Amino acid sequence: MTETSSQTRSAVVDQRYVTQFREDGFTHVPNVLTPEEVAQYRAAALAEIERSGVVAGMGMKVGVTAVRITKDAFRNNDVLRGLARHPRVGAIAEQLSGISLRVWGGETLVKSPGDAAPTTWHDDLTLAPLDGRLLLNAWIALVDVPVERGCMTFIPGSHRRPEPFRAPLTAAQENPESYLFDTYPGLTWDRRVTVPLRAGDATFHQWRTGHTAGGNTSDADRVAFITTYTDAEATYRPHPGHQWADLEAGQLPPDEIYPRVADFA
Ligand SMILES: O=C(O)CCC(=O)C(=O)O
Repeated sequence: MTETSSQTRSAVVDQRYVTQFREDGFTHVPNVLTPEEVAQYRAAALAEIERSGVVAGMGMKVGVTAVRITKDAFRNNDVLRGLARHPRVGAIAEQLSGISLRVWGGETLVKSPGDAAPTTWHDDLTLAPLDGRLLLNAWIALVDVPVERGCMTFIPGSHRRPEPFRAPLTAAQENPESYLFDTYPGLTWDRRVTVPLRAGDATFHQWRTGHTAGGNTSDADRVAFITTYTDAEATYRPHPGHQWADLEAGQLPPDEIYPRVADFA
């Protein structure tokens, strides 16, 4: 990875998280938020879900789960904009990735009791309309998320799988349930790691890392906030028929909408 703003900052988390993130493609960092922050962000997240949440599959129709998701909360909701621009979370993301990042999205996801369908196995690169060195998600638990409430499961090392670098988009659109294993059959036999989180913990995973999340068979909502960071120098790479704001292919996203982590207070 090349030189970054994070290399001029002091380390936020222990080196073992950085090593795991790079070797396994994900890591679990406890206590990224304080209990007071969790309470504040959870209240805002649930209110925003009531106001504007829609039922959605992951990304472009990849998934069958009945998860409810906000739309552009990282821009439109004052409190959640603060979470998407949280300096400590951003600093952890830059330390893990070793490159300068910007925020590309930040949404609340709620899986309610009875939403028992798991989130489909997928990676995030296949659907990402960006060319860059890396994209990563911080999946921040705003309630305790034990296994039965639908925590994440990862395939360690799957970000280092062989070519193709990107799975074909059409494969993901036509066979969302199986495209990852159809394209990379070797992953079928790889070890999987399930990561229960306490409220305020986060997992960080890379865009090529295969992952899923369980259904919610518990008696309480699973409330999470997902901030998506990209390489600050990543450029727009439209999918066929796709237009993102006013961006042209090859352009950098505007800093006013997709802020650089280096600019967080
Ligand atoms: O929360 C979920 O159900 C899935 C989240 C996910 O796939 C992601 O953060 O990339």
